[in-house]
Amino acid sequence: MRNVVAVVLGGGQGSRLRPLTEFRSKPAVPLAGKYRLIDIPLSNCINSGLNRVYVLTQFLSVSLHRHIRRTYQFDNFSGGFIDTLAAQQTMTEGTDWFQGTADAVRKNMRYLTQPGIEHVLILSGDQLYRMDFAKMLQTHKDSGADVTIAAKPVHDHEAQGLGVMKVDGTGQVTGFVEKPQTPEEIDQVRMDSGWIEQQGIQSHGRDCLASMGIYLFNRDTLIQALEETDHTDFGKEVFPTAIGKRKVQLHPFDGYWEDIGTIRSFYEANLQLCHKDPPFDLTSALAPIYTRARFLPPTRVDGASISNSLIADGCVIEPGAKIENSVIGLRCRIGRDVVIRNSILMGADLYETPERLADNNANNLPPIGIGDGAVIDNAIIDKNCRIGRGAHLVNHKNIDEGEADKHCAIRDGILVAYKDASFEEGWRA
Ligand code: ADQ
Ligand code: ADP
Repeated sequence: MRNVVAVVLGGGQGSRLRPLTEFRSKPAVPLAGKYRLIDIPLSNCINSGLNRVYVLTQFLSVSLHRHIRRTYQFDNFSGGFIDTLAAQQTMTEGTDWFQGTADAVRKNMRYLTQPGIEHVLILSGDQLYRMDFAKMLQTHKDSGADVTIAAKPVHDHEAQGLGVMKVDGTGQVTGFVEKPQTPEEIDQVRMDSGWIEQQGIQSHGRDCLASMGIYLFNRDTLIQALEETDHTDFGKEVFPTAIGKRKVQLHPFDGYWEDIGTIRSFYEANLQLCHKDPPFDLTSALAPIYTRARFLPPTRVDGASISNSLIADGCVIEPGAKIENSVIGLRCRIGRDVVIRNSILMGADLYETPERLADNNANNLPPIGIGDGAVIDNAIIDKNCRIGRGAHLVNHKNIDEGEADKHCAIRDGILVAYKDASFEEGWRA
């Protein structure tokens, strides 16, 4: 892996994850109570022996920068680095802000033309999966490909939001349709599930090979593809053009893989981690997920009832609290008789000092945390929220989309409380 550089596409417009991306870039969005989205591709890189990584984002948030700088440090002799490159730093005035994926890589090409780089691995920043990229490099080398794409077998009804490929008997890609919408488009790339079985994967009736948005390029092929054209997007333009002109190989993968780029998928992927046998295992001995080491005390729980939940470090959970099927993030202070169900609490960046608590009191502001008797159901509570006693953060009116209040919104039927928001005693949606 010494000659491979990874580029993580850390976020386009990020609109599908708003309001979580209102004040931070997408890679900095907290995940599973103590991680951030960016920790997933970076951990996969490190566990695969790949330690030279650029993270491309549309804008650089303070929290992303601090997180990467404090977490990912390599010793002097390894030559490893993880650098963040923000579009705002490289774009000239007047350029369209919301550039596509290929355009984002093109604008940072000078980092890829450095000596000692033979391959460039392009990754998405909003996916939850565990993958050994060394195996993908092996497929790439064994087949003598110019480009290799990782692919997961899916049923045709799951294929609409994904790029779908057709391959020949050797796994060389012969057809590609980005996000097929009609049965005719799907039929153009539908595979014989026998081929999938031959790869040692049980097809279970799946006959579409979906691109996971993970591409391994020979460096010179990538440079040519981006210099010879003005293509702005990998899935829509760079790939369809490469097929037939260059050798594009498929790397089959059938582990857990979820795109978590929308509020609904982000919510469901987090809650799935709370299951007894989670499809994505945070306790894996062989491929851990890394994040910033923090000096937080253990969580203290007193007479609460907790089931199917993840509780991060530094929390205090008071008597009578009932927590079911939820993710409780760092430094959460949960009052007496609070009920939390099917929710994600991102936690807090700080513990309030006695002086601040006195100030809060004087200003009628609830302290950071969840006040006694509050109810939180089917919600995402961003960091540093102040939830007053007896408040109900519940989508009572079953709204699908909308602004419930200046402090929260409803997205895909899920109530999302904004970062630093404050909900007075007895608040209702
Ligand atoms: P999409 O996920 O729809 O499909 P896209 O919107 O291009 O593709 O995003 C890919 C990744 O790049 C995402 O993580 C996104 O946040 C990020 N991104 C987008 N624009 C960016 C920019 N300007 N700078 C930095 N990052 C940016 C793609 C493929 C499909 C494939 C799916 C798998 O096109 O073929 O099936 O991924 O999820
Ligand atoms: P995380 O703990 O999730 O990695 P960040 O990197 O965003 O969070 O920042 C957390 C650190 O920033 C905390 O250690 C805290 O000291 C500090 N911090 C962030 N916001 C505040 C604030 N409003 N007041 C005081 N300290 C803060």
